[in-house]
Amino acid sequence: VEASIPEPQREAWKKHSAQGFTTKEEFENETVRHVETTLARSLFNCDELAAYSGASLAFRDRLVIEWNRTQQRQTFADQKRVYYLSLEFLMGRALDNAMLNVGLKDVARAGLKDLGFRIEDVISQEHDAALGNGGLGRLAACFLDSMATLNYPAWGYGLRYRYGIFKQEIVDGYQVEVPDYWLDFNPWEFPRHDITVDIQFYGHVSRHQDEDGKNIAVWEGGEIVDAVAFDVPIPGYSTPTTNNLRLWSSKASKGEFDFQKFNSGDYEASVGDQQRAETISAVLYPNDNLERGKELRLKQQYFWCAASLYDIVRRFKKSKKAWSAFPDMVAIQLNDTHPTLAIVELQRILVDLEGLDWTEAWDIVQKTFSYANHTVMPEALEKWSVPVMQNLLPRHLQIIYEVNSQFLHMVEKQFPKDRDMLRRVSIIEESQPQMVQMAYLATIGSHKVNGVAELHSDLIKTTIFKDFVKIYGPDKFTNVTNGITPRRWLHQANPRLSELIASKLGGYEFLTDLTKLNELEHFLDDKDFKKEWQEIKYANKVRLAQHIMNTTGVRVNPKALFDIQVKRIHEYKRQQLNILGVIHRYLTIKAMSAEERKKLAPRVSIFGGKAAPGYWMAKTVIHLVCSVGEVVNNDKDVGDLLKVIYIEDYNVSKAEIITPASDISEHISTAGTEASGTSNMKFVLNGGLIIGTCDGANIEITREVGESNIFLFGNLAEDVEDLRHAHTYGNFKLDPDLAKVFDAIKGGRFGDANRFSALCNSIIDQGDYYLVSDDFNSYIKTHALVDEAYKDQEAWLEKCITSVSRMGFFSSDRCIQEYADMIWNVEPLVPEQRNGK
Ligand code: 7GP
Repeated sequence: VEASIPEPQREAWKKHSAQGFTTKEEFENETVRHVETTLARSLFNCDELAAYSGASLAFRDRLVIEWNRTQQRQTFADQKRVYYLSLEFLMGRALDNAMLNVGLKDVARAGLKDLGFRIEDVISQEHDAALGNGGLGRLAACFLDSMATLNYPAWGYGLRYRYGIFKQEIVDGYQVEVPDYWLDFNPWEFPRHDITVDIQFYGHVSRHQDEDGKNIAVWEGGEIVDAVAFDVPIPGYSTPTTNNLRLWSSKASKGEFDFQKFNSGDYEASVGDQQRAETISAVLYPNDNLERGKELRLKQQYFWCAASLYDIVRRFKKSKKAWSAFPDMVAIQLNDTHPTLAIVELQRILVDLEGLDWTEAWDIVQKTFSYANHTVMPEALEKWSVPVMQNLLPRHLQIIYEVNSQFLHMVEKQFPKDRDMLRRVSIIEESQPQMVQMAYLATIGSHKVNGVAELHSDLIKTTIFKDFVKIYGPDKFTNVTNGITPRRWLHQANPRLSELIASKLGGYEFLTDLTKLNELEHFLDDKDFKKEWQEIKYANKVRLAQHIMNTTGVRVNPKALFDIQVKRIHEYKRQQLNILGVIHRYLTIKAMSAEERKKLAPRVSIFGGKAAPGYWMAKTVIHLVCSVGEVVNNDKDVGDLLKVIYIEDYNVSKAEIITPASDISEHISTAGTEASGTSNMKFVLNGGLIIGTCDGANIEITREVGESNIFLFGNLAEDVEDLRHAHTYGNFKLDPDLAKVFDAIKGGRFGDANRFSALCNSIIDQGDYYLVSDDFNSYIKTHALVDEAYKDQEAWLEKCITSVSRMGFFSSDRCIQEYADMIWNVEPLVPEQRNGK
């Protein structure tokens, strides 16, 4: 039923249409109104949290107006849209971002001051939206920002988890996980109870004849769960375009709620059904680069894919276009394999529900989807057990079998005598039980597959997708190097640096064209500029030192070299290499004369990041860092020369404090394991240097900033296999410096050595899979080079400024542009500018 207002009444609507504030007076007016009426508080009862709420609601009103207009504009424009399907969106805080993107932060600052608040205190009241684990989820958030900023008609689709990534507490040097219930007050989401989709699970498939005598599959029985839409406005920077992120929440279906049980007095059982349905979107799986194959996770995936596709298809059907036009109106991007079932679901909709023939439908599907791979780690590749899928999604499994059989048929024609090829590329792995290989299904169902940095995109072509390159040819596989949004990761996190850059470049254009940073190289001789740059870095370090003091009680010297590694804890990311290096440094300092010590630059080694709750080795690494900190930080003999800090609960809002405060950051994964990395980009963009391996985007960062502005070390990806092979065949000699470090640990220098034995042994006598020992010497030597370089502050500063000036390539705007042109084939929809935006 059409719900639009009849023509004669529209004048009244237009007259009263909401405007949103622009001036300070209006902002105060709106904020106070929300505090008093929406929140039912008063000036006698308005704390910082209430001020945050009021200010957020005032900004939200503004966003909603542009958001509605954007959606209308996109509907009328009748052009292709992008749908970005991601199981994770690591958004962080929204208020600061909204203020900056609509260009009204100064207005808000002044207004809040009038009302008795400091804007920083108000901003820091907000709970992070932490619907993601790490790189993959944060990339999705940066992409949303860029898609809106570049005016692409784009929607994000995800799950509205009740619990985001857990909060990490460090108790007695161990990680403790605390649930992250974040929805108490969330002004940034709009429940759309009118947009509810029935999602079916379980049941069975039967065959029927339709009117034309065509044999059709009917999926019957099982249970129904409701998907309810919650919408989050995504404002672009310096444009009225405000896109939509739609998150699905699960709820017992009204039809399903068992009134029989309810009325017969079995109240508990009927509420139980309710709760079981709500479990689907209850919690984010807290694994990064690891898949555990749990049925509930598969349920999450189907629930979200089916709801999103229903929505997308419904929108398309309103246009009354022929199905063949679907790929001209819809591009669906899969963020890794988690949404692969969307491929199968679209095929099911087209064939079973819309009556298209198989080939025609499959052609539409392939043209619609594209798939980005984010890891080569074998333990992260998704495989679902056939029996589990048979039970949960019987019709989808049939479709997968059919897709596979047609695909294998095609391969057989192309490679007639190659039986082994057929076995290797089959979507169904012939194991016990059989498994569905999602990366293969995603590849076969998409028109493009991309990796996220050059090395990674090359690697997937020679490893997991090697056969598929032979089958489809190389053009199906491409690279789109990751990027980050300079709005959040420069302008918001480092406002003073952003302002300084703007003052030199004559405005903030670099925030929408990051290559403009290039012009900074003209100021390398500008003394005042350089002095101010240095002062800003120092102020950022003071701010972090303050945070460290408040949260750990350890005083660190902001003049020391801040050496930071913050990211998920994983053996491949090698925090163990870092902490073993720190121990080596500690032992070296202890053995130094007073004279030698004077020459050494004081260091603060800062770690942060969460370990997956079931990942014992990662938890041991955290414990080792904390134990070393306990000893080193209390060793008066060492004093400021070395401090070791573990920052609790690393998340997006902490990253905004940490990133601008680094002198050097560590991106030291075993070569060939880190697909791209994105924090490396954030650190360099904020005027810090990198110590890193030749891995992921480090390689392209080196190409851009120049080899003399980065500290590279370690073995190359091409040598990793041989080294591992050598280890396995007894050809392993522990690095002598590393041996001394292990002696200190085993000698109980950092507490009970038993606690660290599994960690030590994984390197000493279990093959050292991540090549810690092989890279140790090179790592230590390179850190010595860092020490040397840091002594020459002038030269260091020059490296930093030069590096920043060459970071233009790593904007997520460039990245989205590439996706749009090479993969999605969509055009921006540029709005008229309004309200000075
Ligand atoms: C990550 C990669 O580890 C990281 O190198 C990359 O920068 C990021 O994706 C964005 O592309 N992958 C994950 O977070 C992950 O869980 C498994 O991948 C699906």
